[in-house]
Amino acid sequence: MRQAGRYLPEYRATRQRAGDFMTLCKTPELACEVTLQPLQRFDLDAAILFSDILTIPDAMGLGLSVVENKGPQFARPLRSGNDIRNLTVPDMVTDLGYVSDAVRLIKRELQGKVPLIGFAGSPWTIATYMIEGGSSKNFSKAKGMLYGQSEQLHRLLELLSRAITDYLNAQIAAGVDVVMLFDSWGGILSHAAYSEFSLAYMRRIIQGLRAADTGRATPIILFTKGGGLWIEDIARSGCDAIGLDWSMDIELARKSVGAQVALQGNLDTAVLYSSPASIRRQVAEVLAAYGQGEGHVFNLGHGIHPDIDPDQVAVLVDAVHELSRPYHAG
Ligand code: 1CP
Repeated sequence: MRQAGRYLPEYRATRQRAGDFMTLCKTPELACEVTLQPLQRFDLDAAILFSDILTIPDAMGLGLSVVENKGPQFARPLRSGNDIRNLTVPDMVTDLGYVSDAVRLIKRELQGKVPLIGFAGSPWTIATYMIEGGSSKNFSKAKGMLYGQSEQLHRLLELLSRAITDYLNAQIAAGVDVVMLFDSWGGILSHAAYSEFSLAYMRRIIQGLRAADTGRATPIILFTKGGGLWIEDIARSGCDAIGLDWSMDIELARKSVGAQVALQGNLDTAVLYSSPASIRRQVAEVLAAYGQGEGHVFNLGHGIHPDIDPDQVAVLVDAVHELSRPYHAG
């Protein structure tokens, strides 16, 4: 999860060369370069496309910039029902073709050595940024709309679901081997609202991917940050794997849904602030909690922070490889 990024000096150098974050995303050669950087440094088992979940609203005309130390910001956030009615699904070639171009380039460079993970944000998570205009603490505008103008929100989520389905299908057509849906803000919702405003739309996307992707059956991973309470519902969404944040007991998760779906996760990223011995101990605990056999994709429970020492990530990757071997014996 977020393998590339500001914790790597080589990423910061390429970002500086690009000038700004969106140019980095929109220049396939540079996106390819930063996708491959973590693989050159660490013995990773997969690559994740370098892009962002907010490319879709940018292509819808909201004008995205990623401001140093402030995060993503939209020049034209959604402010009225009219703004929502005027939105259309972007064209995957003319508006977002740079993402497919990057995928094709990365696939060529990877030469089949490791699989490439494509991704998109969930409709709800993308919608929060479009409504708030950027990151948020309380999600007051997005939640205000959820309770006060729910038809407007449903209209937006429906449109985003179609755009995300096309977007992931375009990534699959360009060659990604797995797709992941990031529902980073699903966990801020009530039980009922999660089901109605987040999971229902992710289910639609999964159906849309299955319908288009009959031959290859590209696996779909669904990650809801803070979604541990709802994993049984998530497992019934049609996804192949559930991404777990660090708050969930992966042993319990396996007991309840392990027969239906694979599990990805879920080391607390903050473990990377501790010593190599502690990192190894915590890796061993996650592996033991999942236990023997297939169906576990080791991952961090969330993205790597900019102030994490890359050498600590190397300790983590090597520990996973070494300590997971006994779990796959025979
Ligand atoms: O791992 C990789 O190399 C893949 C690249 C990647 C991915 C998978 C980036 C690059 N962003 C994402 C997904 C993403 N983007 C998510 C879902 C995962 C998660 O929960 O973290 C979200 C919520 C975003 C939105 C976003 N874009 C944020 C988070 C803001 C917030 O509200 O907390 C940020 C900081 C960005 C910009 C961004 N995207 C990616 C990077 C490396 C950065 C930082 C860029 C920089 O300053 O150079």
